[in-house]
Amino acid sequence: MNASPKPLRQDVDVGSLQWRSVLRQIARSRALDDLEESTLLPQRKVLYQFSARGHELTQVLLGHQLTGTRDGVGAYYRSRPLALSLGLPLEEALASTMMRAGGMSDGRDIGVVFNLPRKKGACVLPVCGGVGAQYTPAVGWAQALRYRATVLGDKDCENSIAVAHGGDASTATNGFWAALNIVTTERLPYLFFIEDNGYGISVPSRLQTPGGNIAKNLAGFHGLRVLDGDASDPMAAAALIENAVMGVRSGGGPALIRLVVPRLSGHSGQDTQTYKSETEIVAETDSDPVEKLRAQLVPRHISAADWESEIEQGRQAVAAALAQVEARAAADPARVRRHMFTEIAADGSMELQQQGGTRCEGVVPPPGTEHANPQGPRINLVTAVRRTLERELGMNPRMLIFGEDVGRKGGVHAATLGLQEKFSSARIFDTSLSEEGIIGRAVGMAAAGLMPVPEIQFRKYADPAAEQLNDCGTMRWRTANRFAAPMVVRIPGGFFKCGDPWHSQSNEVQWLHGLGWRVAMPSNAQDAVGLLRSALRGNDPTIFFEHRALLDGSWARRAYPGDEFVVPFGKASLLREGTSLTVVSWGAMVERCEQAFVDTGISGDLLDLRTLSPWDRDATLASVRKTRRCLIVHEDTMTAGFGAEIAACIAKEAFFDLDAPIERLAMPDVPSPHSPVLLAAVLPGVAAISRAIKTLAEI
Ligand SMILES: Cc1ncc(C[n+]2csc(CCOP(=O)(O)OP(=O)(O)O)c2C)c(N)n1
Repeated sequence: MNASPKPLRQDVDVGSLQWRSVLRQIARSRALDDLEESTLLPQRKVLYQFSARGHELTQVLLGHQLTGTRDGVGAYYRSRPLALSLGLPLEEALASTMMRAGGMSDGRDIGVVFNLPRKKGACVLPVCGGVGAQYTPAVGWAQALRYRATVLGDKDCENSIAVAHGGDASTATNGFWAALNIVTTERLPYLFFIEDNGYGISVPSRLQTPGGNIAKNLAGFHGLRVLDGDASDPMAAAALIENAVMGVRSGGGPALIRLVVPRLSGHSGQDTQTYKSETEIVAETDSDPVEKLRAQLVPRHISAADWESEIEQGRQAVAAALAQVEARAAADPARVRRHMFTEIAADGSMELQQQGGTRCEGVVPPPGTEHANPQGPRINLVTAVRRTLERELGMNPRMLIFGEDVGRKGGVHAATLGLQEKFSSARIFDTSLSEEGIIGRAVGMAAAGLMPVPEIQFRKYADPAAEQLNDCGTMRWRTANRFAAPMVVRIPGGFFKCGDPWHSQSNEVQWLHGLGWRVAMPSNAQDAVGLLRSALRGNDPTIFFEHRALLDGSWARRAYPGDEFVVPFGKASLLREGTSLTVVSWGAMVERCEQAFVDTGISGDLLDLRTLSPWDRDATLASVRKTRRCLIVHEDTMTAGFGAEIAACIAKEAFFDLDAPIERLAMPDVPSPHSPVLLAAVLPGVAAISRAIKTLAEI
């Protein structure tokens, strides 16, 4: 059960609701907005204010319905009344908007961008600033509920549901449509809770959806129950919300409810609403759901004095919370770099997030060994990936693989061939063609305690999921380690026999700026096994880049190194040791560098970084200090490629150890070309690498 406030002793039951408890929560929310708008914003103690004035009634009514043990909520910046009704303490709400230490984000994120980790009771997934970003993670939560109930036998998940709360403009976003498509095709226990206040900042609803009413437009959508109502009739709205929630909870499939509400303040504290006419503002004020509620309850069910007393108690509760918050310290700059990744203490213990991933549900993966125990003939990299997935699936019933064509077909690269037959379509499944849906769903599944392993079919096709990838990477940091979404995203990419701007990009540097991601780019089958296993047993989101040229490349073939073999992230592999120079590379360029050393006969160190986040600075600097010359070779384009970062690091840390300028060899700043002739002209080849090695060694 959730932690919503207990009904009052002398509560007023109308229908199935205790209205005095509803009023109490509304009063608190409104008093909080009053305080921020009238005092804290002008005093600059709050820098961003998003008033929920006008939205309180419907949200509190929803909160009263979210009684499932593992209900999950995707919310947005105007969802604070909902969060308060689900148990967010007033003090925490205020401490966050006032950027105080501790609490929901430790001063890192906008106050209304909140989260509520919970193992029992409605859990609010970390809210994002991006409109529409809440929808697909809530889908993942719904799918995890089903998986946990039907496959893991988790009774708590049986009657629980996912709800995604958004405004009218959010129904125009990619996230909304991706979620709608998935929950209806999969018939998931999911409710879209749309509050239509007529505007997205200043843009009216009619420009967000034709005719301005998303409920009308979706009335015939297959597999979706649609309800439409208005907050200006509180009793009817309450009945409709109850109906919507109960329908989903009782197995009726997904639903969408739209409720018309007035936005009684500007979009945010800065918005003066000059785009609304005076008449419109008066009409909105007249339709205030709180006043409508008063008219229905007073004096028939509550006396005017009792009503005023509840409003006054709301103010007092907020004043008391303010006093507590004013006594709290400001967010501490000394902590701002913490919680980008899992932190491991000196004694080896992890400082786990409160929610998300399998470890904080008590799953302890086996330790693994860095000692390879090569078995059998050499296998190609794609077989190495498949075999590792198979082994880990066998050990971890919470691991799920999904993506386009990964099921019956076994993936367009054959990495998941046969896995669905072996582990069932509940665990290995095809998705609709929506990368936002694939990654967003993975975020929700991870938050719900599973280990999702989504596949993006080709490198460039990760772009539609950019928002979810970004929000996943920053989740641990922005919630100050309350939430994290560990997952392994497998992405094949890079050139093959030919190139092209879609399937063949490498562009790994994008993930290095996508903060919070660990990034692996193995050059051979043995490392692929060890890195993938590390990632699958890890506690951080990881991009696992499978290079297309290496999937069946003969150089990359190695014997399977054993079922417990792991390669730790951030540890380069020294493939050759020598004296004249250091060559640093990763992915498909490693093989070419190796060949260039053979062809030139020059003695040098060849470092295969294997992972770029983190990257092995120590090994790189130690080698360069020894050889005094460095060449960096990568497939990604030159400008701001990862080689620039390595070069800057060497220049700063080892400048006086260098006998020659640091050299880089990379693709020029053009997309990957299709014709093999053109590709060969731009991709660093063995001959070009050999020339660079010779030139540098001779300086
Ligand atoms: C992806 C994205 N685009 C633009 C914005 C800027 N923005 C913030 S709120 C908003 C309007 C959203 O309106 P709606 O979904 O109806 O919710 P409301 O604010 O009315 O409650 C916009 C455009 C954003 N936060 N995210």
